[in-house]
Amino acid sequence: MAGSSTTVPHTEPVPLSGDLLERYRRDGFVLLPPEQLGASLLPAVLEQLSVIAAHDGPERVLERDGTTPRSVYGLHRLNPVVADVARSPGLVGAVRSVLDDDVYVYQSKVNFKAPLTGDQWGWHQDFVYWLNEDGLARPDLVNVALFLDEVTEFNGPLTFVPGSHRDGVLAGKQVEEMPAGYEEAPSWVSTLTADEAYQVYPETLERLVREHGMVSPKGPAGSVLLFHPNLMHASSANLSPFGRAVLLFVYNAATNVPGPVATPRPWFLAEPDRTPLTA
Ligand code: 6CS
Ligand code: FE
Repeated sequence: MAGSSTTVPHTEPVPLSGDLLERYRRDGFVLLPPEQLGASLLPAVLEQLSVIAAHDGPERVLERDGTTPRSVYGLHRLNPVVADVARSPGLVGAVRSVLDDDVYVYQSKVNFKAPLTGDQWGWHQDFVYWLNEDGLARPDLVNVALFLDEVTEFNGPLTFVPGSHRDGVLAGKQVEEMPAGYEEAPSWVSTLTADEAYQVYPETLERLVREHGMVSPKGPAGSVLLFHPNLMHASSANLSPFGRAVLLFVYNAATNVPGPVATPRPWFLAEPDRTPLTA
């Protein structure tokens, strides 16, 4: 993929402040305004969006309609600009302060949530995928979403049950069949589609929401949202005529080594190179 004329400024790793770390540990997420971190990263990534959307390979997953790009994975290797953003001191510093460890990019993607056709992500926790599919022992990872579009209540915002990460991995239903529209796809595709492969029981979700409520962090492009791998979350389909693209990195603690699994997923879902990032 092409490089970019916009460079990503590099300074020393910048840890999260005590207050932000406290909010992350209490709620399971924290939203940083563009001026704090993401504004300097955004232009370089926006320049890459069309070439990322056009990437034709197993790393690209389509929506159930069979035409709309849903996600493109593996960008930390496929796109030099995204690789540079992944190493940016602001992101690496923030994640290192959360995990108190060296980190590497475990997974990266753009979720496009296209105008009008961008589909849902059913209610789920992320870590259960990495535990069951990739053999990761501990939830010592951080999801980092850079908003590439403004996120509003209308374009399918990420929606959380705040504090639900403190319940650990919640029992749920594992769906063995391939979801409709993906019958001929490789089995790992079932972990990436609108119908979750590991589904929370409705009664569990009701208990959690009665206790903690629901929140959809919204903000301008350039906002950065960090969230815990056990935080219960979902996003509805995009009803608006505007996209809701996000660049998502999953950073893993360097000491959180994946264990053996029967059918390893491809590199772009579980990065095998665990060399710690140096900002
Ligand atoms: O299986 C995975 O790795 C992906 N699946 C979901 C539902 N969220 C986390 C991750 O991107
Ligand atoms: Fe998720």
